[in-house]
Amino acid sequence: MSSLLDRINRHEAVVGIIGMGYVGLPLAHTFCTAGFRVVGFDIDSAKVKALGAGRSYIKHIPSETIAGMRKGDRFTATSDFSRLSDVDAILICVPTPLTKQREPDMTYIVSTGEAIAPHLRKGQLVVLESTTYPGTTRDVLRPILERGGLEAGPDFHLAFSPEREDPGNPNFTTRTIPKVVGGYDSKSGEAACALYGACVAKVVPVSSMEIAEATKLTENIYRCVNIALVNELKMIYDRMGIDIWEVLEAAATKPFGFGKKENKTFFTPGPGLGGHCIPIDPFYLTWKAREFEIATRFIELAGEINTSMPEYVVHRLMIALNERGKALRGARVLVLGLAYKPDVDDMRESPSIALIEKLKGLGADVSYNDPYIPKSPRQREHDLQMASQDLTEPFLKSRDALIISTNHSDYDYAWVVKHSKLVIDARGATRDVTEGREKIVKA
Ligand code: SAJ
Repeated sequence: MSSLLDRINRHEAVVGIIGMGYVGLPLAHTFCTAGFRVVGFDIDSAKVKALGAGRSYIKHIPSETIAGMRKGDRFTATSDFSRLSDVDAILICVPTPLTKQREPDMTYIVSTGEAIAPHLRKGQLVVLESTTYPGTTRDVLRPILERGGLEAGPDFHLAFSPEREDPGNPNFTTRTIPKVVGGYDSKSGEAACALYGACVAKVVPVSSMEIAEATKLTENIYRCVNIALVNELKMIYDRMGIDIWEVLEAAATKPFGFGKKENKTFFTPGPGLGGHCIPIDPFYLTWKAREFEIATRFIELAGEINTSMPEYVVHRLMIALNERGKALRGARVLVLGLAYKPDVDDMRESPSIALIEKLKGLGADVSYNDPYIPKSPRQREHDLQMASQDLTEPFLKSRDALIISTNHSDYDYAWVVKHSKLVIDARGATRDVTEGREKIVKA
């Protein structure tokens, strides 16, 4: 143990990170910047090749950053998992998606544990960072690691430390976001806290791996239920002819006890819930809670509300077209924004996908525009096979309706409204538009 702590304290420990994605790569950069040598492991040889050549494949991480990490071979990438025995610490940053039945998909954690086990050696530290249900590290990962003959605690250290990456957040980086750490035992916790403490500004030790696992889920479930709340309020106030956006802005003037934009706790209604975390994480807890015969009614209701939002937006469009003597079938509809949230190029679980698939199912002639997504990439469960339509005046004028689904900052909403016949605004993006208000329907 002392040798590992010594090596960490001298920044001589070699850090192995499995999963060179939007979590693992910034983490590798953070350790490199703190002077550690880092070996990045990934099963995707294309990623390994790009990293070896100092090239980035993640939008908010420039290639110069990777090239800088590659200097003096401080950072190397490999698909050869046998090299895991060369590192002092192994940090696991692999996806934890949902299965088609919306249950935790532990495929990546299990396969990664199986890849580590044969190369695990005495004195190493293994940390799981992937968001998962409480008990995963102890009951799923640990037994797999111990198949190699070593025992967690006496032979190797084990901990959980949730990733809190917020891609592109201008105010916080991997180094400045506090890191919660829960150890399998005190020595594991001590080693993990020392390692992260050597490269992040603040470490938050907690008393167990389960506390750390539950912390991350709690953070994201908090977002999910608050988003569902404002989505439900939107539907209520719409029926009353009350502008939810004005209500929320006014509520936010309360200097205490209500969310604030500056720390992302000011929640706003939308066309649904996208991304790789918020729509998924609540189901990890719901699934685990069943084992304890506890119903998670509130969390599941929030999920139902958020999931129903694309339907609500389509309904509002149908009403608006109907008022103009137009059916949805055959209507030319442009969906503005395919990404799951503004100013990102990621469309995983994007509500725009659900919107487009529903509109197509109802016979509309659907197109989309998204400056960040020129072509819709094939996904596990969706393949829109569409390309972003140029946003020109003639094209806008040729559409029967336009839905603002993702409010990228790039759009000039006054110009969009000016040249559109009907604008279904699902994001409150046209609140400052004065001309053409009669064409705008809030949805
Ligand atoms: N959304 C709303 N209304 C809101 C906020 C979000 O409809 O008020 C929608 C977004 O459009 C998006 C989805 O919800 O479709 C999720 O948005 P998000 O702002 O929560 O962003 P994510 O999915 O990137 O969440 C990540 C999370 N980070 C990690 O899990 C490490 C989350 O914990 C962060 O709080 C969040 O980023 C963030 O703050 O940006």
